[in-house]
Amino acid sequence: MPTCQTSPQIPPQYLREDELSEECKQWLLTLPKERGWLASHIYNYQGFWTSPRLIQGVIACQQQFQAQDSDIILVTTPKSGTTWLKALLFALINRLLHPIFEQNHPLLVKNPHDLVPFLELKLYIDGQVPNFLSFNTPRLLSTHLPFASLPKSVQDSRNKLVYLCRNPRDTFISLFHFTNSLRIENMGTNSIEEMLDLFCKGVSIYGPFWNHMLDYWKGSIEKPKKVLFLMYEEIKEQPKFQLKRLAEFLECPFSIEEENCGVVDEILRMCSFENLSHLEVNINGKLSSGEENKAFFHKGAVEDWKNYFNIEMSEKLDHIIEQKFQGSGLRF
Ligand code: PAP
Repeated sequence: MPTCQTSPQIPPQYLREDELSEECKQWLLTLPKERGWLASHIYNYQGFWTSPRLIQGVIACQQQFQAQDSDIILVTTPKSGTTWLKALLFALINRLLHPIFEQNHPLLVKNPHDLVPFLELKLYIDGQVPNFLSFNTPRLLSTHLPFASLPKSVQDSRNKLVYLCRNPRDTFISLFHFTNSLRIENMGTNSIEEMLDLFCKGVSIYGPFWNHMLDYWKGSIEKPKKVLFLMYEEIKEQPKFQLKRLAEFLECPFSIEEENCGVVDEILRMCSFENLSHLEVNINGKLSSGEENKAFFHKGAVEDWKNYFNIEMSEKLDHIIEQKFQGSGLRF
């Protein structure tokens, strides 16, 4: 399993727990904890699992973020294709400002996570008030927060939420690889069996995964103009149809001229795994939090889980999926 090149003496920022605020340290003392996938422990805050470093960003974002009606917020379960949808959203929303055929398009030189920042994971992570003055309108933001834990202003305003999830089997495999790749040398690697045990108990970052998906699924049914529910596999299967659906939901549909000029196809090509994963910035670049950009591009395949699960593992997760999603209308 590949490991990060950073020296074990100086952990990368995403592993640091020594710079937490007093408020955050006090919170941690009171919260249930379990073995972590990356940090030593994860904590249950407001019914979902999160790492010590993230709690600080979550609390600050919940207390301070003021949503605007025009905001577009991408919400995802971790490892469901966030990077991909950030790229698609950025290209779609900014296609007048940055025509997709432009030679120096921002997606060619920046990682999608730098173009569409996470609220709790980036903008509020250090407990500081972010400067939104440099943002274009509509503001394009993202979060992994569960529906019930969104900042109140997001719940109350008329902004749009684009939700993305993925088959839990592939989400699990992707998370398993991602967290192992970010563990530094002296931490060793997690075994797939141990991690599947935790995943099935709901103990994964922002999990339980079923609560995350079901709450947004319900939200999309109750408020179809506010929440669009997308699935990774559906975008893979019908990319053009789903991109046009997204554009219509965001009230910026493609014109016939744009379609005829190949704008839809070019956005899909620009944001494809093949294209993004081969760009210099995504091969050698890093996020400000220390993760290597290449960690966000693994295989980008559907049903990769079949290469890892034995029958017992498969049955174990099948059972949870059946039990938790029964009667919801969601099938995986
Ligand atoms: P995050 O939640 O930490 O931001 P996220 O982008 O959701 O991560 O997940 C990464 C997954 O999306 C990886 O899947 P894999 O581990 O099964 O390979 C990654 O390969 C995949 N991915 C990244 N970019 C694209 C893309 N352009 N098209 C399709 N899949 C992609």
